[in-house]
Amino acid sequence: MGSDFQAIPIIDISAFLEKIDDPRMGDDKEVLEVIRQLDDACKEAGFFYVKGHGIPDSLVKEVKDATRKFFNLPYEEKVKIKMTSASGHRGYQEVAENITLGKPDMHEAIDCYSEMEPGKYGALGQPLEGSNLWPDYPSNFKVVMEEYICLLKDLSRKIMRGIALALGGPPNAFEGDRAGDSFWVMRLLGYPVLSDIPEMQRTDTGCGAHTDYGLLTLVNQDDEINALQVRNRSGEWISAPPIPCTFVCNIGDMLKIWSNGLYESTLHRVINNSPKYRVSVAFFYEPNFDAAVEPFDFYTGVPLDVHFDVTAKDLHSAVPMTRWMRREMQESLMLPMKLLIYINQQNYAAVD
Ligand SMILES: O=C(O)CCC(=O)C(=O)O
Repeated sequence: MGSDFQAIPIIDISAFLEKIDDPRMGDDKEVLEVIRQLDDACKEAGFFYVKGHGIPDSLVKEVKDATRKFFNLPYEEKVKIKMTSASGHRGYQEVAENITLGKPDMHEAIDCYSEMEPGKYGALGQPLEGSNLWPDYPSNFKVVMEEYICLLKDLSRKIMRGIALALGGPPNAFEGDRAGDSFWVMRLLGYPVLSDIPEMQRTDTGCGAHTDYGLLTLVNQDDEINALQVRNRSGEWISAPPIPCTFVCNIGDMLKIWSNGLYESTLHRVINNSPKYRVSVAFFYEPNFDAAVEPFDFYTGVPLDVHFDVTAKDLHSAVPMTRWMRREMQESLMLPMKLLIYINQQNYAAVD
């Protein structure tokens, strides 16, 4: 749907989390109010902040501190965990290696994925099989990140329960075959000060305009640096500044499809004009690797005009999995990926 929102709503989910395991949660007044706010936000902006989320602030900060320390290391240290096909495309990516809309992005990153055992998803999964690459320094890096991933997965599952209720489904609609074994992704991102990047390499964009391909993204932004922007229906870029003790969340393309077009996966971008190096940690809660790409049968209100006559050749994406799929698989894209690409194409067509 989408709207001309001028600000991103803030939703306090604490009352909802308190009742998360109560089978009668759907009758509770406070829970219903949180669900109403989630429903409005997913329809209108496709973005919202969550507060009262229960993740300790000390851990949220530790994750950003460890990320900053890693990106501060000399180049030779960082490339020790370089992203390669041997690690299933996990690991360190240099500034300008990530391409969005044909333009290099001014960020460096470590990409982590849910670890995949050999053979789990046959030939389709094979290129993403592997384990995450963790640096030796800072020495607590792996422990901190693994604890964070575990808590963010759980928080995402809980928020998806609220979204399931908002769509009129059972609270566990996004569990089991849909996202009970989420193929999650985490990107640890560092945006250098633009003047520190050689002029030859420099563009004006930290991360080009894109939508996310999955269900729900939770971003842990650096304090005080205003760089994330979200595009409303009229094409205005609305700021999503960091707000202490919150995550900024957004809906991905798969949720748009599963909600039959009711919920919006909204274009966003990062422009770091600050004189400070910016760190952010984006956690992407995704469907199961082999989930069906079809709307829920309990929500069929708004028909989504989808057709499948697209090819992979001339498409762009900022997200690692779709980027990789497009590069490596070309014509052998399976139907679900074609659907996601179609949605992305529609979104990119709208970018100025
Ligand atoms: O750095 C951010 O604030 C957002 C990053 C983002 O949009 C992405 O990685 O998809």
